[in-house]
Amino acid sequence: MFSKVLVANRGEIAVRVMRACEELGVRTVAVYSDADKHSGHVRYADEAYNVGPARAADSYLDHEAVIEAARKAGADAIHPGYGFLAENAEFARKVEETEMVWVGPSSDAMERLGEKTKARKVMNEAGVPIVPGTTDPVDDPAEVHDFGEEYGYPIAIKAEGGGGGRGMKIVRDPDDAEEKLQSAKREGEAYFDNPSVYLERYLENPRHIEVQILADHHGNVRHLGERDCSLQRRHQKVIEEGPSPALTDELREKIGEAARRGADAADYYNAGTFEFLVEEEPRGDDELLGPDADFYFLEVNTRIQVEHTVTEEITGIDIVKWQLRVAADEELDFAQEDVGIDGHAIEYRINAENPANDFAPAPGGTFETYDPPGGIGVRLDDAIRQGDDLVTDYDSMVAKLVVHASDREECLARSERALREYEIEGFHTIIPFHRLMISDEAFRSGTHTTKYLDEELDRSRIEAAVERWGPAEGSDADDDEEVTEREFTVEVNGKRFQVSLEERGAPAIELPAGGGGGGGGRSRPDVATEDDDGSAVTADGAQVTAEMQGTILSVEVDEGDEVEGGDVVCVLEAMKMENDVTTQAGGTVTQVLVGEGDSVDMGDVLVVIE
Ligand code: MV4
Repeated sequence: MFSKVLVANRGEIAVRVMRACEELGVRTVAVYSDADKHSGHVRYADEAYNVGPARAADSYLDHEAVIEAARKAGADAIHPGYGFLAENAEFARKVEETEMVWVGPSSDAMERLGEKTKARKVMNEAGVPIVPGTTDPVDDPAEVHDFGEEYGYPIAIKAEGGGGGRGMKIVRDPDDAEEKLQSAKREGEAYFDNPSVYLERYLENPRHIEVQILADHHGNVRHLGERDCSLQRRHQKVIEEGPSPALTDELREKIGEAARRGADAADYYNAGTFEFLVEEEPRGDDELLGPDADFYFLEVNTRIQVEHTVTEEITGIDIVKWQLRVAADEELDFAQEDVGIDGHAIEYRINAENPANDFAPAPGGTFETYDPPGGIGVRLDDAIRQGDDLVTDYDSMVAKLVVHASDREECLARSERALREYEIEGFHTIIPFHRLMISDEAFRSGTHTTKYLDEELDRSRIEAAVERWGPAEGSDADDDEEVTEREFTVEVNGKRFQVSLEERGAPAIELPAGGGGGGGGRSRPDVATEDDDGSAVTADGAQVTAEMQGTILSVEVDEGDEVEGGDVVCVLEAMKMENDVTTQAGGTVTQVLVGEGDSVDMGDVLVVIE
């Protein structure tokens, strides 16, 4: 095993990789940009090196700066995480040419699979079904027309260097072929430095299934089952789960074995993901896609993926640890038959975005409250703690909530509980959107496809979810009038009440020292008891208090009742005597804070009248 690994990444995935290192007894090295000086991955690492300014191109993507940091630290391997340099074959080759080890597939395999027509050829020859289309680049609109004649429309024109939905154009009509071809080539050139494009039959409403692969340097390839990533928004995954709610075991096995053959044929090692499209077919509510369903290879992601956690939860296999082990030439110590699927797992990406505003990323903010869920079946991958500033220079994902349970139904119930527990204050997150999905028919039944979010889900439902579960109104920074909202917890007769005070205009309430966010460590809500002078209960209005310690025998009023001075509001037993508790003046009962049988102390507020 290595003695020191540099993690060329940031945030939760950098911490995830370092955690695996810790468990293997490997020392950890972080790199960070100027924007990440105080970030969680830097705190976690044994040592850390600044690799440049906030702009990724000048820091996390700077090959020389990263390799230089690894040299300085004396690291013997570099783990790229996902994103940034993870799928950059040129960088992988540079690392291979040093004395250090690249924790990933060979740069040759990365290149082979990164170029889509090459990958399609390899898969086709290995008997892995590819989407009907070309395995050579296409340059002439006439070729698009010929393809349309043979296979029909629509046709997808895809960039050779593409992936993740960029550089894909759909031709629905022969007359559009020329224009779409040119625009796909332009996008390919702009995004991937490669204007080459190829053709595929376009599947209208597929499911997106991906198979996790682990392979070692000794020819062993295992698949770890599939994940269903059909819930996407503009090609961005938001919820991933495993196993897929739509497949029979036979189809699952067929796709898994296809991925194994493909990895073998591509001389692939380390972790990787084989993406497939599975053609949806009309089916009843509890009908699954069986072994006769058509599935097609799309592409290979030659890295650890964000959603690898789903597979870890249902297989019990630590994929990141195995990445490190196979990179150190160790052999996989389990057979394919040893890989079992235990229950169900769902991952929720916790993004700092406002779902009601077209998922616009939060412009900035502070984790004023950060209180993630826990308990049975709940895994939280993050790199933040309360008081941290939100770093907005990279992506908007701040954490991943991964919920595991014995089956999908229990997993959904547990998810609902965990998402309800999750408290983040300081900016919008997509937690309200997740809570909507948990209650959504299409998602619950597992019949949603890749089109669901972009084309089918009603936006007003998202807005309503944010209204209901999003940050409290009045705390919006864009509100002109200054609104100070203070939440108090008051304890009356041993029962806790949440009281919210809203003050408009200039803030007049002094914030107690140590309260609120911004100060680093965790803060508790300010607990005011009736002893604090009771002012936390209500701003104005008359309070009827207990004049002695005793037990409430009965309550004679309800909230909303009109009372006159001298009316009995409750009967208090004290020292074996029944005492009528009466009002001083009339008004409307706005709060009844006690019930029959409660014991009260002298001075406790019983009823509030305004
Ligand atoms: C397709 C397709 C339908 N037919 N290819 C988009 C991302 C990229 N990895 C491949 N993508 C697609 N390729 C053919 N021939 C539909 C998609 C697609 C999609 C795929 C996976 C997950 C979400 C998607 C959303 C829209 C389109």
